[in-house]
Amino acid sequence: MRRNLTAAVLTGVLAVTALAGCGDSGGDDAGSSDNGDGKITLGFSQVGAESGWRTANTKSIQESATAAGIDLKFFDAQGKQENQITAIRNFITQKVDVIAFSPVVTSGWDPVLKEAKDAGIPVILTDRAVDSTDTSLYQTFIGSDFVEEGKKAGDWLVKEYEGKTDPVNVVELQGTTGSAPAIDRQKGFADAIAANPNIKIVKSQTGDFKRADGKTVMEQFLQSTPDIDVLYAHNDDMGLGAIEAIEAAGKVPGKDIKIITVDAVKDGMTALAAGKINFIVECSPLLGPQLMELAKKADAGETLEKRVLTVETTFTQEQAKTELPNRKY
Ligand code: GYE
Repeated sequence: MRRNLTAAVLTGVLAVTALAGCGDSGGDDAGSSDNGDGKITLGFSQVGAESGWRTANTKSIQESATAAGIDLKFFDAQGKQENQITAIRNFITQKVDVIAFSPVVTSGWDPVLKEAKDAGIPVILTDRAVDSTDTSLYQTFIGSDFVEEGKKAGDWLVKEYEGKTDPVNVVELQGTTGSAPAIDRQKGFADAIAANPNIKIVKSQTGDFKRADGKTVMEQFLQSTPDIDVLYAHNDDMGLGAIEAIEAAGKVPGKDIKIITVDAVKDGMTALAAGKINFIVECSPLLGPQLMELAKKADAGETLEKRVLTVETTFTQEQAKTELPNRKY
């Protein structure tokens, strides 16, 4: 049964119906998730498949679980918090050993996290944070410093216009409303440019971390705001969608409008090397190996460091040309 479910997810056909049925699948292992093979069972609730980053993250988690000999129950929440909560409740019913999830938004997690705690199941936050004040509700949080990413983006822009006092009109494509990376990347960037009154964010709207939405919102920006100097997109995918809109409007991305994005997935790096994007702040999706290590420790009852930070860099156009052949995702 478990093999069938995993195969269904791997081929990407798992939908909400299967998710709702997850609890029922416990029929063959009622009361325990133990296969009898002593393997750790990790229930992982993923945000969705909204971006190249997310696809790479999912792959990293699935491959690392196999490599670590961990039995992974993987559920794709299709961008909906209620699906993530249902999945977590099902993991609790199935008595998995460890629960991990990447919270689509920051708020609203306390009740389900309390349920996991009461059931004695350790929880690991991956990639995105929650706003729970009671930090005993999870063991650790592994992922990037998104404020720092926003700051790196803003610092580059300030440097790019150093010594100039002409107005610099910036439009911002935000990530999913209420998500940690959208909140923090906006904050870090705003803080970094704050001391430069000529650099202004003239429009800021969500593109939900998706390429299609990035294109649509950029089309609107181009119509409503004639004088756009810079686009700051919270991820590569939205930036790539925006490039299509910019080109369709007869402008040259990377020249007429400078573009800064976050992630550094292969498609983003290709556009950077081609001069269509000007600067990318890296955000690594390869969290799988560390997550498996932490899951093993949590299962063994070890106290984990509360925050595990991902190590990341930034890329200019020249650096992208060198890095591109090595880029795996
Ligand atoms: O930057 C974006 C994805 O949470 C860090 O989510 C992640 C973000 C990533 O959709 O592309």
